[in-house]
Amino acid sequence: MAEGETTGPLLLERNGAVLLIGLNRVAKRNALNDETIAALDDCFSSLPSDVRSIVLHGLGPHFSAGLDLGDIAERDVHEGVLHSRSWHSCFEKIEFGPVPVVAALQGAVVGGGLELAAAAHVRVAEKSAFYALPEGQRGIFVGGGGSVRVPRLIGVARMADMMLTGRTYGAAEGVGIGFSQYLVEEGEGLPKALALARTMVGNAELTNFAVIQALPRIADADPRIGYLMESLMASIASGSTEAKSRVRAFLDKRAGKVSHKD
Ligand code: 1HE
Repeated sequence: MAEGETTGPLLLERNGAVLLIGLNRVAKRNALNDETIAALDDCFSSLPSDVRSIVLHGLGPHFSAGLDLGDIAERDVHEGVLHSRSWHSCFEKIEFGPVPVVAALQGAVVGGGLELAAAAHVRVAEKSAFYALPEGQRGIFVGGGGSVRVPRLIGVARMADMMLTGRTYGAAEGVGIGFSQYLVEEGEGLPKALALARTMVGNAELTNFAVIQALPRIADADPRIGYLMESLMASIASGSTEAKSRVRAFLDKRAGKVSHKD
């Protein structure tokens, strides 16, 4: 995968162990057509083994205008189900892939674009970012896993309000209610997302794995199962050579302390 390689609707770039995946249909506001979903699926299905984290972003002024509405017109009910399932399969690879994914958001993060962003693990929003679920206006429904993932971020009531009334949220409100974890100035979304992704590269791989694979499943599980899963994951992680050497480094005063600055 060469630096700056464009694979159909995606722009793929490398920054060390970070893979940057850019939605690259600027003229269509990065609307997600079948080709884009297939390219994302392909990309997340065949990640090079030296990729340790991913930044997902959209070129141009908008992250994504959601489903390419040009694609929907000719689809019958059965084809519609299969189409939705193809998004599920693709976004599942993003959420439950081998490495953490940071999404950098600006402008429209709407419909299927919001569903895609919700499959990432961390979201960084520039001040221009806004969130909408215009499916109600279009006479359709979310089909890219939004009814599962979006309520986890903002709750069922807020999602229902957005879909029933067309309510939108801006970036500042969005960080308050859980759409993004970070809010940055215009133009700073991609650099911030890259900086976060590089920090993740510095984590133990097994800890990143546990956060991606175990944490959301534990959070969804019956607490009795969840506590057991947590104990198992914790003992697997802390028993690793990597954990032992990191803890030893701290005890020997060779590792950084935890600090906080506002
Ligand atoms: C599109 C799409 C699209 C733009 N499908 N072509 N999503 C929506 O309902 C959002 C629809 N889009 C918009 O509201 C606006 O385009 C934006 C707010 C995102 C951007 O506005 P703007 O003024 O920057 O761009 P534009 O002039 O509206 O769009 C530029 C071109 O992109 C134009 O095409 P052109 O041939 O006239 O140049 C638009 O038609 C085209 N375009 N958005 C197709 N979405 C798995 S289910 C998920 C369900 C959903 O995602 S529903 C939400 C769909």
